[in-house]
Amino acid sequence: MNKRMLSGIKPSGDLNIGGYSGSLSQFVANQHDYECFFFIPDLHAITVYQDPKELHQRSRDLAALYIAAGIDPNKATIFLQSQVSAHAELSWLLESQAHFGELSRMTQFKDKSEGKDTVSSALFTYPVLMAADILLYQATHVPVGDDQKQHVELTRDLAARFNNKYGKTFVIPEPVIQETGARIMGLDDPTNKMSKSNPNQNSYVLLLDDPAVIRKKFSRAVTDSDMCVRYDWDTKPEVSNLIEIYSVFSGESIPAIEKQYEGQGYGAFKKGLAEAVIAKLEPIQKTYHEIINSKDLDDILKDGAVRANEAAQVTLQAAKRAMGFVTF
Ligand code: ATP
Ligand code: LTN
Repeated sequence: MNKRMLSGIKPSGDLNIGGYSGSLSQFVANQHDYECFFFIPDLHAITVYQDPKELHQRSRDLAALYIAAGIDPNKATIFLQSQVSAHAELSWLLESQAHFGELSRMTQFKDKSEGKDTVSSALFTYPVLMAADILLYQATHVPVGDDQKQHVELTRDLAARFNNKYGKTFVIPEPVIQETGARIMGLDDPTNKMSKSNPNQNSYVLLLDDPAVIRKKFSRAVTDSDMCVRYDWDTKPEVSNLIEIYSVFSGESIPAIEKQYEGQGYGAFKKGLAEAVIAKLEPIQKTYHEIINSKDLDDILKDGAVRANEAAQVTLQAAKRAMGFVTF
C-alpha cells in the first residue's frame, strides 16, 4: 500500500511555536517518506468568526510558512481546503454516519463552547469535516499535536462504520504523534496548551516574531524557584515545557540540555533557549518575506488545488457510488 500523509493547520490565528512543534516540523521531517498532502483548512477556521481580510491574509501566510519551513511544493501537494469542494461534499455524506453523542464528547468542542451563549453548529460538526479531509486522500498517516488525537480516532471510527455498511471505501488512517513537543504549553501557564486563541501575547511565541520579541517573551516565561534545569513534568512543569521547546528547536536531546545547564541558573538557560528558537526561525522568516507577495505562491496553490481535486474526486465518486447515488 502507498504511504500517504495528510495534515493541515487552521488559518484562525498566527502560527506559534506550539503548532510548529506538534505539526509543521513533522510535515517537513516526513515529506520524503510519504506521498504528502499538506493543506490549509480554511473551512475549519470559520467555525468561529473570522474577519474576512484577516482570513485571506492568514491563509496565504500559512501557505508561505509551509514552504519557508521547508516543504517542497514539487514533492508535496500544498493547497487550500476551500479550493476543493469535495471536502464539504464528503463531509455531508459522513455526517450521516456520525452520532450526536460522540460529537458531543469531543474535548475540543467542549473546550471551545464552554461558557459561550451561542456556538455555531459548524463548531459541533467540525470533526466530521476533518474526517472528510483525511479520508478523501486515503491518507495512511496524519501528523498532529496531542490535542487532535481524538479527532483522528473519530475519523477511524467513521471510516470503519462506513466501510462495514457500504463496502470497503476508505483507508483507516493512523495518527502520528511525536514523543517530544506534541503538547507545548503556554509560557505563562504550563497547564494550558500554547494557543493562538490565548489573549495574553506573552503566552506564546509566533513564528514571525522578531528576535527581540522572542528574547523578551522567553525572559518573562514562568519558572519555579529551585533554579535547577531538570526535566520532570510532575514537579517542574514550567521548566519541563521550556526544555521540550529547547529540544525541538535545537535538535538536542533532553538529557544533553539538562547537562549543558547543570549548576547554572534559569537566566543562562532562557537565553540559550531564545537563541535556539531564533536560529531556527530566522531562515524561515527570511524565506517567508521573499515569497509572501510573489506570484509563485499563487501558482503553487493553484497547481496544488488541481492535484488535490483530482485525488479527492476519485474517493468522493467511490463513496457516492457505494451509498447508491447515481453517478455517471
Ligand atoms: P487553537 O490554538 O486556536 O486552539 P490550534 O493551534 O489547536 O488552534 P491549529 O493551528 O490548526 O489549531 O493546529 C495545528 C496543529 O498544531 C495541530 O496538529 C495541533 O495539534 C498542533 N498544535 C497546536 N498547538 C499545539 C501545541 N501547543 N503544542 C503542540 N502541538 C500543537
Ligand atoms: N482540526 C485540526 C486542523 C485540521 C486537520 C485536518 C489536521 C483540519 N483538518 C486534517 C489534520 C488532518 C486542528 O484544529 N488543529
